[in-house]
Amino acid sequence: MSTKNIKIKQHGNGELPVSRRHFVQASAALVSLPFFSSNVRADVDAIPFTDITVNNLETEVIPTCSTFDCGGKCDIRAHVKDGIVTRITTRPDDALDEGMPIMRACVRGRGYRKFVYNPERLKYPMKRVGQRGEGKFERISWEEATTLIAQNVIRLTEQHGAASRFLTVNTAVTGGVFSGDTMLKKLFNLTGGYLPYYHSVSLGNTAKVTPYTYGIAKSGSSLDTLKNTPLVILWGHNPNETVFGHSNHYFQKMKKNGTKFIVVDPRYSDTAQSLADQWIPLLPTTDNALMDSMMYVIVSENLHDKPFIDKYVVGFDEEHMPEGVPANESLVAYLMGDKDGIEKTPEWAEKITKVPANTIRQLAREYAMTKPAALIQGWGPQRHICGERSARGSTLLAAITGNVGKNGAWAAGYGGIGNRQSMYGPDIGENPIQAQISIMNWMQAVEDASKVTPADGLVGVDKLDSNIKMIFSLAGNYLVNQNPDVNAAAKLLEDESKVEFIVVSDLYMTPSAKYADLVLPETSFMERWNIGDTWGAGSYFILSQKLIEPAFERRSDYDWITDVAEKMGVKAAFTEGRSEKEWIEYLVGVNKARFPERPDFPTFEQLLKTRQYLFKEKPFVAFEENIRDLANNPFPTPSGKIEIFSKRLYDMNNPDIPALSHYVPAIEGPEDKLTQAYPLQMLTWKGKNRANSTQYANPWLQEVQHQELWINPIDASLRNIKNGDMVRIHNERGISQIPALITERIIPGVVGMQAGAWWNPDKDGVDHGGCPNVLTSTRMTPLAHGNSHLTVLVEVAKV
Ligand SMILES: Nc1nc2c(c(=O)[nH]1)N[C@H]1C(S)=C(S)[C@@H](COP(=O)(O)OP(=O)(O)OC[C@H]3O[C@@H](n4cnc5c(=O)[nH]c(N)nc54)[C@H](O)[C@@H]3O)O[C@H]1N2
Ligand SMILES: Nc1nc2c(c(=O)[nH]1)N[C@H]1C(S)=C(S)[C@@H](COP(=O)(O)OP(=O)(O)OC[C@H]3O[C@@H](n4cnc5c(=O)[nH]c(N)nc54)[C@H](O)[C@@H]3O)O[C@H]1N2
Ligand SMILES: [Mo]
Repeated sequence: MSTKNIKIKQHGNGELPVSRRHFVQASAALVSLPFFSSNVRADVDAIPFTDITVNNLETEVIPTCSTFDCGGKCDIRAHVKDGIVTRITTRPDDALDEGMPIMRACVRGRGYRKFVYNPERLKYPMKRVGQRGEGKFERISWEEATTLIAQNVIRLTEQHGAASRFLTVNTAVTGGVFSGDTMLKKLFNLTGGYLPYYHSVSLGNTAKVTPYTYGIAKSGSSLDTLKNTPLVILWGHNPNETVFGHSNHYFQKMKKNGTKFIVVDPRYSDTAQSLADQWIPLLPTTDNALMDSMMYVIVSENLHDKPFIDKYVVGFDEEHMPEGVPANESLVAYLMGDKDGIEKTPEWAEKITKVPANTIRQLAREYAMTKPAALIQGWGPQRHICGERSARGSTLLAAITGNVGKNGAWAAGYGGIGNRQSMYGPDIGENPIQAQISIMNWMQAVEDASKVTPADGLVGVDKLDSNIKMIFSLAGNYLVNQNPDVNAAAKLLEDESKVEFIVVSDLYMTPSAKYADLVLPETSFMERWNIGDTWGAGSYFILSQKLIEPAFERRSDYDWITDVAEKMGVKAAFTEGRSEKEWIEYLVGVNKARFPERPDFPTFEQLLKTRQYLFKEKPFVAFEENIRDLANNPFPTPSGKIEIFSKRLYDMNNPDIPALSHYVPAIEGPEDKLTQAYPLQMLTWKGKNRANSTQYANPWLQEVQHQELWINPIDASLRNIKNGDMVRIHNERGISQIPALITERIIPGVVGMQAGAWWNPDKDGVDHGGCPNVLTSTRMTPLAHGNSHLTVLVEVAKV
């Protein structure tokens, strides 16, 4: 696998930078400086400066950003006095918006001080003294810690080979161009390699399947192209909380301009609350039934875009099929029931989805008759066992209504935006190990790697030679807490004969850190240098500056990995002579060289003043070229067209990933027999007060939102549950106990809680933290071999 100069990041869609500035109290001179990008009004930006000069002449207000994986990339203002951050504010206004404004901090960003200054933070390196997972540690020196790491890495590599080394999911620094995780990969590449994993647990299912329709995954347009769109359907998309770059900025403006918003979500999400003209709740995993019946209405009422389909689409009816496929496999044949005898009417779908048939008719007509219209999916629907089908199903709707390649429309599917730039990280060299596992294989690769087969997702080799013997988790809580089966992971890791050496670096003693042999106290983003890259629709970068000195014995990952590299004899090749700050300086230069056509792209020295860099990109419509001139720009699919029927999928002959995405009842969905024992579907979602589990321990943010089980009054009364009652949520994998929140914001038959709360088991293994992942399953999606965290059946009872 080539890792040269490629930034390994979860969200694929990275961006470029921003610049920082010291608002030192220089007064009038400052106001005349060109603050930030030219689209920002100096008088607006001057507000905090005025504020500060009045109050305290020694305080600097420094624009910076975190490097978390939290959906946005905000300009936060750290007020620094005597080496201490005394206050956090944010960019004062979302500015004049010709172009894209740099984002302002939400409640998470405003709470950073309590993340960084928190008595619970780890202070010293520690070595496990009790049983694995027991949580007993003693303080050791960095010398001892780095020696233990070097010795164990060398010993286990000699015994089991380099493919026994594994780095697990760790998203908390993926919003920066430089991270300990990336540099540890560099150290491993220098010394034989490591076993890499593929699949983004965030978006991997939709990213894998979208190319079966369009040839590529990046099906998104820049959001400024939606300005005049009359109708937006947000399908399992909650940007009000998940942020997704600049979605809120554009959507709120569109709403003011009269765009109609419809939200399809089992929950009345914060986005439904703030944007929706209509909320359409449905049972999770039944999205394809709703889509199928919408297409039935569209086709039977002749509302589809015939000229568009004729020219660009494969698989619509029997006349538009690829060769070598028998009769009755087209979309129209499926909808009319030519093969299975079932017409996919709204009445058929109502029974499955719980959406009233007339609502389906109205939704279908409105989507097909409004031109253009944008059906935009979030990634919640694709983090299901049927997520590939529902992600691709949305592309069928877009294709038959001609909403592809057009200004104001949206091609659906993954939605990553094709023209966005991403900052390159360091060149970490080549990994000599050819094998790759899916992230969903890691537990099997610990247990018995010989059982990980290509059918399970093994790539590059036919079989693995060694079990995973050591795991590094740097800035992640996936080892245990965020992994889909917490109890299974914990049990596996408790056995010291399996994984022999586990290192966790974090700021807190997380549930995952408790399973480490060594726990290392990392610096926070305020205590080191980095560059923050934007997320989703954002398109800029921000200097994430070192603001304060690390206290106690906290060190950055790069720092201690350098010591390990020295002990392994490769320090010079590892550091290339650079300190952490020098790497950032160097990377600004590397990236500047990539953009010779952008003379305003800052040098590091300039970035120290400007702090931010906004890529002012032209509006971008996905697939515009293909639609304008198909002959010269065929879609990169086998047929050169949009494939709503995929011969490639047909040839796989797997009923779970049919050639034509359509409804198939999901395992642990509402039609599963398991509902007899566990009748409720359980959702998790990303909430406003943390990024996954990051900031879980922040007391301010805990006040923002409590961990509660959302349950509909109908389901609550059937179980005699009153609001606030302690309830027991259980299935065969685990038990969690938290208070119930009785609310009509969730559809009957479904319960849910926010993702990312810390696992807190009692001696009987009952979780009291509200960690949903004691209940979720490790079942893999059929095509991507991906995660299905959101597909779970449970029962709930009053404690
Ligand atoms: N505040 C905040 N923002 C975040 C994060 C965070 O932890 N906190 N995490 C970031 C990360 S790492 C990621 S990957 C993204 C994730 O972004 P998403 O995956 O889009 O976020 P989710 O909250 O998982 O899901 C979005 C919505 O889908 C709905 N949904 C769930 N199942 C179904 C279904 O079967 N059908 C339909 N129609 N809707 C369904 C949920 O109720 C939810 O409102 O968010 C990022 N942004
Ligand atoms: N039930 C359920 N589970 C899910 C999901 C879901 O939707 N539902 N979503 C999945 C998704 S999309 C994702 S991306 C994963 C996320 O899972 P992870 O990648 O594990 O992310 P976090 O839970 O935020 O854990 C990050 C850890 O890094 C620590 N940290 C923060 N900053 C630093 C730093 O500077 N240095 C170091 N060393 N540590 C730091 C934080 O304290 C935190 O403990 O969860 C997945 N799990
Ligand atoms: Mo994610």
